[in-house]
Amino acid sequence: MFDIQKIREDFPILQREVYGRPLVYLDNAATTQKPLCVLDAMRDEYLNVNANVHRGVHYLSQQATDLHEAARETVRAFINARKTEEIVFTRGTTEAINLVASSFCESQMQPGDEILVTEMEHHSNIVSWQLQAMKRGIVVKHLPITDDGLLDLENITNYLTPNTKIISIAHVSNVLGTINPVADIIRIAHERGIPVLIDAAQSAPHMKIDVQALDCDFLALSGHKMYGPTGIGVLYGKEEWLEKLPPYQGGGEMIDKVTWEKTTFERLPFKFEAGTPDYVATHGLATAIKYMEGIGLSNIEAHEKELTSYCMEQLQDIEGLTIYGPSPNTHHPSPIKDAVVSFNVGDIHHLDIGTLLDRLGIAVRTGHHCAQPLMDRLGISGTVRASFALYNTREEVDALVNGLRRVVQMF
Ligand code: 7TS
Repeated sequence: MFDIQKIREDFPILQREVYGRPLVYLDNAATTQKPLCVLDAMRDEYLNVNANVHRGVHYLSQQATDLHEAARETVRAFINARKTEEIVFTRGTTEAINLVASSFCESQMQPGDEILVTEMEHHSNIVSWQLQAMKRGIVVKHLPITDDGLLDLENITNYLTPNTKIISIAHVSNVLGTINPVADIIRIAHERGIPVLIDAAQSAPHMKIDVQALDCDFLALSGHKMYGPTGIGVLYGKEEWLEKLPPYQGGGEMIDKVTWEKTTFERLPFKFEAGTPDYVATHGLATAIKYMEGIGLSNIEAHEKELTSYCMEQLQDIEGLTIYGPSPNTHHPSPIKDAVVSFNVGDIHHLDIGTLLDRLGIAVRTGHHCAQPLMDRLGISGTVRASFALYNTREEVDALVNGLRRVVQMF
């Protein structure tokens, strides 16, 4: 049962006030709040179990290792990967994309080869590839979006050439909320033998992901955007790809044998996990995943979809308002809009709107949202962005819309 009041009790921070007003937290695409069970699990581990993993013969080290490896299994099941060997812990989506960009470009690409991303990417899925492009003489191309904020799939084959070696795309845009047709893109790419990386930072918190059904080659996500702690994320990679790629960083944990002459590397996934992992955060992430699963991914999705539609409907009354990206009600064979609403009002600066909403206790994000090429495409410097999580309510949407009405009247 989806009992919103009971859910909100799991997140004590939602009860706090800012500027003497109840907090309305609508910046979930940046990071979500953490339920008590996640905080308790991590506190309990530091209090009772703490020891470095994979190293000690002693009791605590084994117990910490068991928790850490159980977390890997929880993540595996969450995204339905075939094996835990395919689950690499990283610091987040950014590090996961950088890992693939570095190891893939180094081992699989020649000068003149191409990477295809899209016009709606977060900087982490642009700059990671650009850094490689600068070093190796490879080219980053981007698939444009339509005026509705969708990818133009008819067009994709025009952007694929014999030199395209990898496609890297956001599952869901952090600005537009567009849900991209990643399964179709993967199919088109695989017909040409091109692997695909899915940036699931904004989809994993909101919908069931099945990497085998998608058949993606790599997938990246961040724990802190899905009720887990900061500093932990996941790279999923198909075993055959992870076997082919060289290590990303060197250090402890990732080696098999080190001599001055030659070093050999650990088996998967440890080859990609140099140094002491954040084993407390992995336990926290697993606890967050179980929390989401306890509520039910389909319940979360339905609730957030309802809030997004309601928010967009209510905002229509505000004069001069422009919403960017697709509408959840657009007739389309599959859902195309996730829990993000980005907008501007007339020529009022987004930062002014955000600052005044903040004074009313309403937390939204303003600016370019780490998607400057998308801002250029839209011809704007930024937006106001409200983004929803499983604990948000219709009353909070009302508070946003009423707050916005007050703010707009001041101009
Ligand atoms: N990809 C997408 C689509 C994102 O939205 C973000 C973070 C990242 C990658 C990077 O994730 P990280 O956890 O490694 O930082 N997006 C946002 C945002 O929209 N507002 O703050 C962070």
